[in-house]
Amino acid sequence: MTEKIWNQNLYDLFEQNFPILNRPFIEKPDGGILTYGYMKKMTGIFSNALDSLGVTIGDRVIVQTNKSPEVVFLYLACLKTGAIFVPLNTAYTQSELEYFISDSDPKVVICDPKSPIINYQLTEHHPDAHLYTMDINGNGSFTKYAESYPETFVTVPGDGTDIACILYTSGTTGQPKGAMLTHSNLGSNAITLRDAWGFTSDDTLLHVLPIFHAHGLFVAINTVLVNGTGMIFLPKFEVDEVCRLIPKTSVMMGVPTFYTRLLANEKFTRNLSQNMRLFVSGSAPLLAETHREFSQRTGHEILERYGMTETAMNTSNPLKGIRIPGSVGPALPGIEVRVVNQEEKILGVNETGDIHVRGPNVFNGYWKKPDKTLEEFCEDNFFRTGDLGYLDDKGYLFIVGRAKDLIISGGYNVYPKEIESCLDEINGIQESAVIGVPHKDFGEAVVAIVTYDKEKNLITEQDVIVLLKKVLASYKVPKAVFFVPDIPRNVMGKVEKTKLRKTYNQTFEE
Ligand code: MLC
Ligand code: AMP
Repeated sequence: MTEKIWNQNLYDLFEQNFPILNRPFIEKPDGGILTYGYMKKMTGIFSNALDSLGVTIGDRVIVQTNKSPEVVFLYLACLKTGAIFVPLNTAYTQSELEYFISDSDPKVVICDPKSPIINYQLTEHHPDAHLYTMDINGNGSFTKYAESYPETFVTVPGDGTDIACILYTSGTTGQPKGAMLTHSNLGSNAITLRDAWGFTSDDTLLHVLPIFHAHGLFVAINTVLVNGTGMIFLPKFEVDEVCRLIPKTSVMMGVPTFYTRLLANEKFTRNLSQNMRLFVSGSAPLLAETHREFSQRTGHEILERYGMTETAMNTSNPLKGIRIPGSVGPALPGIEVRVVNQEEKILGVNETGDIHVRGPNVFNGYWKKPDKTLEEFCEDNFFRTGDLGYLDDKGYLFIVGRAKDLIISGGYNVYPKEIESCLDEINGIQESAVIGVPHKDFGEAVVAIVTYDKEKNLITEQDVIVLLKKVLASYKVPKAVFFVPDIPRNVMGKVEKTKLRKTYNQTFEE
């Protein structure tokens, strides 16, 4: 593909690939069909509504809603108007949300009627901002407001360098950072994936991922849109629903938990997936064992790929050719991957080091954090991923660990530092260390080890969990809390997490 194709407003790129407008874009779980024509109409209406609120190029639109087709139309309307789409996980608590609002300084916030944002005095802090609602059915004050606006809206022109989305990712230190992705970052990656994964006009995607993160939004929806085909759109992953609908689809994308949950259910048979062309896994390591078990059960080899919020997708096992269990495959076309040592010298075949990536997919930097951006990029523009791995003699990448202190639970990232800071605020807790341990369902589960002052306060595991749930999204809250007299530290005073992982490794083993 030539660069020209994606150096434009992403909506224009999608529109060039629209099929005839009566073709299905979204099929709802009840069988209701929303065509490309309907999507185009609703996107135009939402674009005019945003425009009437004064939204212009570069303004942030925060969306914290449950998954519905209308959220997709809202995303497309942001692209069309040049606004920056800022999706937020529905699990975030009020304090987490206040940070995102304050950092991104939005022009419009659209949230679920049950979101804690409703209680936030938005205009007190952001006098020009507007707050609207949208519920799981796509109804709410925004949809109502938009109703009377016309269907046509001229997409703002662009050369692809404008920011299309800001997605927040946490960090090993400090607060979450907004990764700024341009229209061409996303356009180039969508085209690359469509071609690498052999999408054709016969494909239908089974969409079961949340759409506030890179996987469900960029990998799944953008790829479908540049392919001009449709998807069955489920509000969330649920095994029975997936089994019911899988025979009507040809491609599914998921985190490893989806595949282990399917395997754990005997309804999920070879017969059921015989129309499927491709199962894709990513966001967390897929165990080689799961890959093999899946292939025995269904005859399909899951295709594992590797990406990040900051880069969208970097590598992928091939569609045709050998898919190696435990590897995330070679670099995708147009993307470079290298492995370096601590002095940033390029390492040879099978040597483990830091993974760097460079390509048109790599983001533009962190929102309002130029220093952080500089830190993460090498002089020659390679991005330091924070992942550790090696390349084999065929160029296949194997991820063996992370230089960053990060836990990935069911595909969601949890940064121990953030949980430790919240634990340290709890009256009576003196010290804390948070680690990830193996978990059958989530891959890794969050576990906290704490010391506390018995004189001061008598607290239980349950107390800690209840207190943390007030301030942290519940997927970040430890699944177990251990009270210990001391937390092991090395001579430099650093917590010995490797030792802790060894001690607590078996916590969830049956
Ligand atoms: C839910 N819970 C989790 C959890 N998901 N706990 C730990 N880890 C998780 N991932 C907790 C809830 O907080 C709740 O706790 C309880 O489990 C039930 O919640 P639920 O909503 O009913 O859970 P469920 O529907 O079973 O969700 C599990 C899941 C979901 C695996 C389907 O987490 C999911 O869809 N994950 C996908 C994440 C994803 O899209 N990642 C992509 C990031 S992008 P309690 O205590 O309140 O009962 C990226 C880049 C790339 O990484 O490469 O793709
Ligand atoms: P996020 O910040 O949510 O985008 O998460 C990105 C991180 O997920 C990467 O830096 C990796 O650590 C991890 N990741 C994504 N895909 C894979 C994969 N296939 N195997 C192992 N880790 C992965």
